[in-house]
Amino acid sequence: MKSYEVNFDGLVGPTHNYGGLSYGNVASQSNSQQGSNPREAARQGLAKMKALADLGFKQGLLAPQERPDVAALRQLGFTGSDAQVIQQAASQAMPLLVASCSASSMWVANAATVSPSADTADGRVHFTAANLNCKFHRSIEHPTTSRVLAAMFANERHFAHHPALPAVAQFGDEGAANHTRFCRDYGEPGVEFFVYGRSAFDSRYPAPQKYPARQTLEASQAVARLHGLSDDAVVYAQQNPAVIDQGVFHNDVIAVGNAEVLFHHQDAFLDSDAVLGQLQAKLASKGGHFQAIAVPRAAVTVEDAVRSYLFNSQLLSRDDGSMLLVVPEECRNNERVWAYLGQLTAQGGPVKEVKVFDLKQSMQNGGGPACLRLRVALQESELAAVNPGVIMSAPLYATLLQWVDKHYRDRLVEADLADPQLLLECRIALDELTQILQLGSVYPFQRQP
Ligand code: SUG
Repeated sequence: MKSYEVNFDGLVGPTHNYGGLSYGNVASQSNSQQGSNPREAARQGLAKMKALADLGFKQGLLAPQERPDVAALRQLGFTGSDAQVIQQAASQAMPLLVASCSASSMWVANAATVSPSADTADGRVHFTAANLNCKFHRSIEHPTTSRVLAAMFANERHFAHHPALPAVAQFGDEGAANHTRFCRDYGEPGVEFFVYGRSAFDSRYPAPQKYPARQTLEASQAVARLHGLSDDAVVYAQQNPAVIDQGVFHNDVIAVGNAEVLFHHQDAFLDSDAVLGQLQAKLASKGGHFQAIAVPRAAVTVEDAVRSYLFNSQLLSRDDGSMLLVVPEECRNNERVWAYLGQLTAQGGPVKEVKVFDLKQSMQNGGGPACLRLRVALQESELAAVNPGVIMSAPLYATLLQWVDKHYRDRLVEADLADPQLLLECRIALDELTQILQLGSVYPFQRQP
C-alpha cells in the first residue's frame, strides 16, 4: 500500500508578536519588542504550504490557538470579566499578559511527537502532545493542541492520542523538534531518533552551562514507551551541550532527517561517531541504507547555522528519489551558507535542489520552515481517515487568505495586547476557522456553558 509523509503546518494566529519570551532562543531575544505583522506572518506561512502542495507534496494545516489565554490568567489570580482580567494583567503584570498572548502554537514541530503505524506495537499512529514546560507561554498550548489533534485524527482504529507528560522540568518535552525518523519507505518499519539536551535523573550526563536544555532523556524514553516502540526501532542521542549554549534550543536547529538521510552539523551531537554508528546499524537491520551528510564547521559555523537556520529546513523526498531542501531566505543572505548549499546540490548527493521561502515574521521569533511543520507519515488508508477539512487545496488556500485578510491586523505592538478587543477579534476569527476546517468546538470559548 502506498504511504506518504504529510506535512501539517501551523497557521499563524492573529496575536503573533515579538514578546522576547524564549531565553536561549537568539532570534526571540534579539527581536523582543519589535512591531509584528500578524497578517503578513500568516500569509507567509500559507504561501509555503500552497507552494509545496502545488509541487505535489501532501500538505495539511494545524489551527492556531485562542489568545490571550484568559483561563491561564485567571489561574494566576486575575479576576472579573474577560476584559477586566486582561486589563488587570496589563496594569499589574505585563510580562504575564504578553506570555498569555503568544501565537507560539504556530511552531507545530513542538506540538507533539508522532510515531507512524509501522513502528508501533499496536499498529496505530501514535501522538503525544508536548508539555513544552520550559517556557510558561508554551506550557499552556498542549490542552488545545490535544483537542485540535484529536479533531484532525479522529479515528480510534488508526490513531492513538496520549496527553502531555507530567508538567515538570524533569519530563521537559518539546515534541517532534527533537525527533526524526529514518526509514527506507514511509510505510515500512523505521528507526526513531530521539535527541535530548540533558538527563533529569542521572547526573553523569553533561548539561549546558548557559541556556536551558529543554528536552530530557527521560521524557524521550517515556514517549517511546507510550508509543510502543521496540528497542531495535529507537536511537537516543544527547545534543552537544556546547551548541545549546550557542542558541541551538532544539535539535531541529542543527539537524534534519528524512528517509535514509541525516543532514547535520558536525557539532550537533555528543559522541557523534557512536550515534551515527547506531543509526546505521539499526536502519540496516530494517533493510535501509543510512546516509549522513555532516556539514563541517570549517564551511558553516554553529553561529552561521543559528543565524541562517540552515538545518531548520525541510528535507522532502520527490517522486524521482531525489530530495528537495526547503530553506528560509536567511540562508541566501549568509554568504558561507549559500556557498555551501551551492556545493551540496552540485556534488551528486541526494539533495538536488534548494527552495527558498520568505518566512521572516516567524524567523524573527526563531521559527523556520521545519519549526512550522509537524510531519505525519501515513498509509493510504490512514490518510483517508484524516479530517479532510485540514488538507490543503487550492480552494482552501483561497478561503484562508480571505479569512486572514478579513480578521488579522497588520501591526501589533506590546500595548495592543492590553486591548480586550483583540480577544474578541481572535474569537470571531477562530469561530469561523473551526467551520472552515471542520474541527468542531476545540477552543475554550466555544466550550463554555
Ligand atoms: O519555543 N519561539 C519559539 C520558537 C520555536 C521553534 N521551534 C522549533 N525549533 N521547532 C520557542 O522558542 C518566541 C516567542 C516570543 O518571544 O514572542 C518563541 O516562543
